[in-house]
Amino acid sequence: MSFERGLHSAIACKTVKRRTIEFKACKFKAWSALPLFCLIGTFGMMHNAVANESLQIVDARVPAVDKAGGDLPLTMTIKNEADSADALLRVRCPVANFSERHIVDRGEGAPAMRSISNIPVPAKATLELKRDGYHVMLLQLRQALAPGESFKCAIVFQKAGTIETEVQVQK
Ligand SMILES: [Cu+2]
Repeated sequence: MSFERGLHSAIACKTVKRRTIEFKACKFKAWSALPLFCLIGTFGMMHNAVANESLQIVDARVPAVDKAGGDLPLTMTIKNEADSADALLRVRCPVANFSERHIVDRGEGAPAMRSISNIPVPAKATLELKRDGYHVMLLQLRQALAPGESFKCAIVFQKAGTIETEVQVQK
């Protein structure tokens, strides 16, 4: 465990402890159902922030498409601030039946997409997924997607776990 991670864990534990005490203090009051819900909500958000802070996804997007049934490239920027490499294993989006990880091969002929088991994410690096490099392919779209719309996808990493991200539909 790195010094930075250890420090974060220590902070997280301290906060949890304080919340537990607050929680116990609330328990004696019969009317405390509302604060209890608030605490559970706060703790849930805090937990997500702590778990995913070393790896972030920004600018996830797909091109617009006017009918269902086809395939669509999903691109995004992955910022990995962790000291160790990670890998993008799976993507789940409600708008598509399946998804694959793709790489673009450039051989003698025209560039061609090929399915791979995972997308490697180097340590301390920013990886840009794009149509002519590593990207995620959404297969068998369930619906048309108009520009300006958005939807949420779960991106599963080997070390960082599952990160939910908002995907924007572009022109
Ligand atoms: Cu592809």
